[in-house]
Amino acid sequence: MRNQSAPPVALTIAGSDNSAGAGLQADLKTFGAFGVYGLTAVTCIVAEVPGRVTAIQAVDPKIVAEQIRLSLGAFPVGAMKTGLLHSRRIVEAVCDAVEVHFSKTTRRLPLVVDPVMIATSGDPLLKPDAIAACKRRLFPLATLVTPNLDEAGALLGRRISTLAEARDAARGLGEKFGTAFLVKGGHLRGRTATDVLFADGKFSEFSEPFKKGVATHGTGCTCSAAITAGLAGGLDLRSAIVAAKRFVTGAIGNHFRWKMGGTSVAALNHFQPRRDRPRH
Ligand code: PXL
Repeated sequence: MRNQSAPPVALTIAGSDNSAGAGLQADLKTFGAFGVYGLTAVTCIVAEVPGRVTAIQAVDPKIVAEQIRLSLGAFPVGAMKTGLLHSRRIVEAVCDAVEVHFSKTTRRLPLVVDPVMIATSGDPLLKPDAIAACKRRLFPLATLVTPNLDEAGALLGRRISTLAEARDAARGLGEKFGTAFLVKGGHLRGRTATDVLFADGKFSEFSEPFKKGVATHGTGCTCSAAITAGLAGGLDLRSAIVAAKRFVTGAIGNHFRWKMGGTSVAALNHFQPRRDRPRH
């Protein structure tokens, strides 16, 4: 057993979601569920509830970079992830800070990039010139990039709606950016949600039963945070993805719902224990 007083550490570089189903709040809850101590570098503040984003305030890119620099300097970070980066200047500040850290270390810290572009509600979260900056500078630094079908389609400029297209997309993106890509098939039609990994020239597929019509706000953040937690704890990439996918399926399947008068609101259940742990 790992020493409980010195758990693995992971850093999330992400936006704040006040409704706490997505963003750095989802990341921290996920890290906690995996027994990983989470650090945060806040990139922007999103005012939203599931289904509706009303405002986004960017954090000064210098402050974003400083949060990363301090976190990586003071803690034994085992893996990190990026979530919503919002603007080109924030993407560049993050890349600058990460590159400085990489230049000082011999072992490259695993970096999971969740290319968050659009909220589940359909609201745009990432500015178009930020996408170009991600392609040019951020993806080449990543260990793994985790687009969903819409994001993979936006990156390639074509619609991706079948498993065969998801495989093509994972290979095309992986070869183009020289890193591993996990194209998440949560929106593929069918009874299983299949994610396609293209890494080191090889395909792997990961399937879990598809859960219909339930809370999905924050599943992308939760998935990439769970993979990051696994990597921080020393799992290899494929094992981290398997554990993450199980966790996300549990968080959806056991989602919370609160009723208030005529309306209701739902959220992912990040308290869901991992299947390899006793339930409580
Ligand atoms: O799920 C995408 C996402 C990521 N990060 C933040 C968000 C959202 C979605 O709404 O608010 C901060």
